[in-house]
Amino acid sequence: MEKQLLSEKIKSLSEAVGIDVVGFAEASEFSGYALKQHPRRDPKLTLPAARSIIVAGIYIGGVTLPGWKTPWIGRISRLFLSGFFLDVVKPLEPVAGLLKSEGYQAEICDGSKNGGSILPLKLCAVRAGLGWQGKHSLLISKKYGTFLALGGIITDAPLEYNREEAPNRCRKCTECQDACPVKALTRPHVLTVKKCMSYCLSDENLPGKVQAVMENRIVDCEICQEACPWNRKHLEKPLATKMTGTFQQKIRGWGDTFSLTNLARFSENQYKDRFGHLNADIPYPVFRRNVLIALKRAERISATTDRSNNKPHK
Ligand code: B12
Repeated sequence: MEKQLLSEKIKSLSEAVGIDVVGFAEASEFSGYALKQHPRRDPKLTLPAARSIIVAGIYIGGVTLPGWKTPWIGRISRLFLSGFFLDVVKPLEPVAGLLKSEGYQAEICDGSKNGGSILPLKLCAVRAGLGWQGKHSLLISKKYGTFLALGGIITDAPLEYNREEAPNRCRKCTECQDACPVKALTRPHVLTVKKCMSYCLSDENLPGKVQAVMENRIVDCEICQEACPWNRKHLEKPLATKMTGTFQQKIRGWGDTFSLTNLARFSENQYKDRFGHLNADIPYPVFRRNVLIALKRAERISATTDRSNNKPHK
């Protein structure tokens, strides 16, 4: 099929399955990519005949739990709740199917598979013209802020690549860097992974410094995203997209699952049953540890509130 026609077909199919933005980029190596030995740096290490990368973004700005700011609810990132923690995969299956039916190869970027994600998705998204990398290192889209879960396909199909990258609009803004309580963003655009609270919450070793500032967070931290001016309107009122309704329906179905007292009762099997489909690789003991720390904090807060409510009046 002709390049332009195939590109158009992919765009309309993506829209039909609820993908909010899609872009195309050339499948060449990413220069200056920090993971020097990682196969993710060059699409041709996954698919030697690779010509194009398809990058998809799904808006997750509205994926929050009711009461998520209150101490008794386990605070969890939009990315985790969306089910796209390890990349947008399912919505890309029909797109890969279309490419295969036209006789092309198509490899979906899927972090849950052995070997993990095969694409550096933020860099792919920048190359495909979806936005720019903020000082928090995340992709910022003018329309969706940082609230795009990203996914990608490597293919040998020729597509209409984006040729001009979006300008970086962060300019002098340092709000994300200033907001990070664990100082993981001291160098603009570069995340110090081992300091990042999202990383620490998924690691066996949770430093005391992080425990002191994690509040009710049990999976991931979104502090840098909450501080980003490009997200302000989404925090006030998330956009109503095709997928937003589906996410919210799923969240309603969870009821009080995420209350900390409930989560603290979860056995390992219940944890896997309930969250297995979210496709995250957080071990049960790590999850439970976070829940218990957050629960202790909630108990402390409520004991203090009770004491101050019971103060004798003068
Ligand atoms: C590994 C990983 C993590 C690890 C390590 C992150 C890392 N930076 O390496 C951990 C667990 C810490 C993590 C955390 C989070 N992650 Co993560 N993560 C990934 C994963 C699987 C790979 C990322 C990767 O390749 N990193 C490699 C390093 C080298 O990339 P980098 O840090 O961006 O480094 C670049 C910059 O430093 C840049 N750079 C250096 N200097 C300069 C200067 C300028 C001017 C510029 C512009 C750039 C620049 O160059 C480097 C590349 O060459 C991707 C999925 C995927 N397949 O891509 C998701 C992904 C990046 N994560 C994502 C998210 C949302 C998060 C969290 C916000 C989780 C949350 N709370 O919701 C936090 C991020 C906090 C933050 N500020 O970044 C999303 C990002 C979506 C978006 N809109 O950008 C992705 C794409 C997952 C997805 N499916 O959507 N993540």
